Amino acid sequence: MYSQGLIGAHHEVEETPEFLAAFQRRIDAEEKIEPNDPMPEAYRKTLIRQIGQHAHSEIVGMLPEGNWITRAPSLRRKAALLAKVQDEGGHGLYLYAAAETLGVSREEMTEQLHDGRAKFSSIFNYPTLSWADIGAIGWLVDGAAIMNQIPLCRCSYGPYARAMIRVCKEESFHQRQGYEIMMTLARGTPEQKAMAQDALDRLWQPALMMFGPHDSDSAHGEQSMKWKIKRFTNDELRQRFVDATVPQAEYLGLTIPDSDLKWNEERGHYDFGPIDWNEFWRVVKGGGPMTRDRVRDRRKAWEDGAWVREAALAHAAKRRARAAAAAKTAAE
Ligand code: FAQ
Repeated sequence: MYSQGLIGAHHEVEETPEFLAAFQRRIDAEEKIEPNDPMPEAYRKTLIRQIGQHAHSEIVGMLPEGNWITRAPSLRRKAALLAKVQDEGGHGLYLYAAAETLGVSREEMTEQLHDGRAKFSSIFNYPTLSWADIGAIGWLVDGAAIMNQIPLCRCSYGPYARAMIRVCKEESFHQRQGYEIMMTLARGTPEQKAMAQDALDRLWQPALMMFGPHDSDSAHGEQSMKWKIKRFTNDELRQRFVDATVPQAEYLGLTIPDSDLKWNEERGHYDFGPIDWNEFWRVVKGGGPMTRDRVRDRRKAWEDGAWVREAALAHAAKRRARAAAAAKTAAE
């Protein structure tokens, strides 16, 4: 495969000031950096960390929604949710393939997820308690993901940027299916509307946390902006998300759980209340309410799938041997 052929293909370069300046000039000129191009080791490592975390998030993100496939309230909802969860699996695969082009294997990344060295998005450390959570995930979580990922389509690293184009198209469908679930509940019985409000109450702050820590606490932000891996800071994207989402909540007739939320005419943005950063760091460091369950379920799925990987490799080896034998016969 394209990406697997590149594992270990990166070349060590001497990172002289001239090399680093020339690399930065390519970035500033909006050139795409491609897998076999010389790149600073820190650039490569930053991308492996971010793309790896992103891939794990897509795959782990299938778990909270997957729990609801059998309990979706109608065949139409079931089919849409099934398709969405399948899309997230596909996103994980494109992203693992993009990370592999940087010289890391999928097995290595998976091991890091299982032993806690690699993170996945804080949002997937929370439980999905009701059907309304599936609506709120599509609306808020996919909404936040789109806000964060559209700029990643212009990331300086070619394979990541290209993977993001397709991912964003699919996320946009996901956001709409979530909003439509919320709309149906918000216009339904008082109990259904209360369910939608409860999901919003629980998931609003975690959705804001998806954008990462405040810029002042963002360890990688400044350098990633300089390298044009990130195009906007964590706080800029969080603000955009709030500005876009408040009118959507108003249209639903739901209340965003933030008494400080108000339009600021002077700034041209919504002001919003403080985020519980202690909770954010607790979750990021592995202490989220569902962290252990998510990693346990992920590890089980990986172990249960071992026979599929073995069978695929055996099948590929058989095909290669057959092709080699046919080529030999043809040559004789
Ligand atoms: N959760 O220096 P920064 C989705 C960590 S996909 C956990 O600001 P950076 C689709 C960060 O890794 C959702 N950890 O970091 C879907 C770093 O730790 P480290 C995932 C977080 O990388 C929908 C430390 O904090 N999306 O939802 C989080 O410059 C529905 C310092 O932070 C992506 O991954 C967090 N929220 O900026 C699927 C998008 N935030 O590694 C299923 C790509 C920060 O030094 C259902 N990633 N950390 O130990 C990014 O854009 C960036 O990585 C950020 C963080 C913005 C997430």
